Amino acid sequence: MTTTITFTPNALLSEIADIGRDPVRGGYSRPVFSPPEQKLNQWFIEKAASLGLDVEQDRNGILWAWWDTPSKERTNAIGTGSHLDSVPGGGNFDGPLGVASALSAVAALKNEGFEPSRPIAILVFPEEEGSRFGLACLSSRLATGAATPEKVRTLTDPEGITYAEAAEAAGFDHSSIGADKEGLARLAQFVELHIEQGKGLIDLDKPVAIAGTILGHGRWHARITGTGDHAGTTRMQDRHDPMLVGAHIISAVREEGQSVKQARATVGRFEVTPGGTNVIASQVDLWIDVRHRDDETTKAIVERITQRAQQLAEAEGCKIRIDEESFSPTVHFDSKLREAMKSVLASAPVLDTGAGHDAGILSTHIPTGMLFVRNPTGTSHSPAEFAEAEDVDTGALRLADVLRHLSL
Ligand code: HGY
Ligand code: MN
Ligand code: MN
Repeated sequence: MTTTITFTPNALLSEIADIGRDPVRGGYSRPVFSPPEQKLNQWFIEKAASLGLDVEQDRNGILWAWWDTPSKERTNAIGTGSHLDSVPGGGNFDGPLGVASALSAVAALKNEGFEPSRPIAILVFPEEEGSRFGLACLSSRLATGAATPEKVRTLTDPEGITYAEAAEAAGFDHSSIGADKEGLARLAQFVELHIEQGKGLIDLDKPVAIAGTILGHGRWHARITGTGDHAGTTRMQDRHDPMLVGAHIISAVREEGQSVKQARATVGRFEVTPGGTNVIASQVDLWIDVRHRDDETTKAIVERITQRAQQLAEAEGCKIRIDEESFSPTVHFDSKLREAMKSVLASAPVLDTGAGHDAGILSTHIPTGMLFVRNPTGTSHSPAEFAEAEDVDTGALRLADVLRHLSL
């Protein structure tokens, strides 16, 4: 079935290409509740409204743009969409590609005069990256009950601002955040389109893939405390330097990650207090991201890292505590939905991913699936992230085919 798109995804992406550019890091920094993210939400609301969709924001800040059936019944719906927030210095595709493609797909279906037998809703999930408050897929975790309102309200950003304070400053009423079973129950299935964050499609020379699994993954926060002191007057043998412990932990994380086939282990964030050139640090905070498709293996890797970190801290006369910040078990996407998608996207391969997504969190409550669009660089969470305009168009058209098939 060929469909002409009046609302091309490339045109939509170029409309937001200047929102949230990061002049220091390059790429985009669009944290939740920030002016850029709020501007993107407003852009989405206006675009959806111009398509005749009815937009609401739910108790967790998730935007729902509804293509209602004549009955206006909002049950048994097909959901699609993604997120608009980014990592610091991220690309313009991770998240927005799924939102722009969803708008394009709905526009294409409307353009061809298609009338869905079930409602279609485009969802935009705030704080998918967890870049501001440290909890990835924060809003979908709230909605599914995987994160409690109490915990979320007290999460703080790197400046020490709590989620509650940031929400109030952005004018978002957080008084009823929390599990939203009835809201989610309106969805029968959810399909998220996302740029591929790897080179699978390049190697297979295909524009679009269907998701198989998401690697289980977790985040751990290590706080190392030592003795802050003068860099010039403190003899080497008298030091208790948390920076040294942190440096050794980074290499221990790499070694443990390399020692297990198909594991991923990363320290991507490292904060020093007070951070003076002529000052021996008093405290170091670092975050560890570990992933593997077998959850027990992930936990065993973290256990080994923890033991080594404790020995390193002791040897340097420092203290250390390591807290788990989040853990998402490996996601196996719904096989029935995947078969339905395969029946529409005949030649699309099935690929696993190491990246977490709201579709993964929602999979505990409803059948979910994902579509990946080819990324020639294979790079993501970086300004280098890229998708060819032709593949972007193909992705939106294939998403339209899937939505049409599911809502016939
Ligand atoms: O970290 C992740 O895997 C996702 O991009 N939030
Ligand atoms: Mn994403
Ligand atoms: Mn991401």
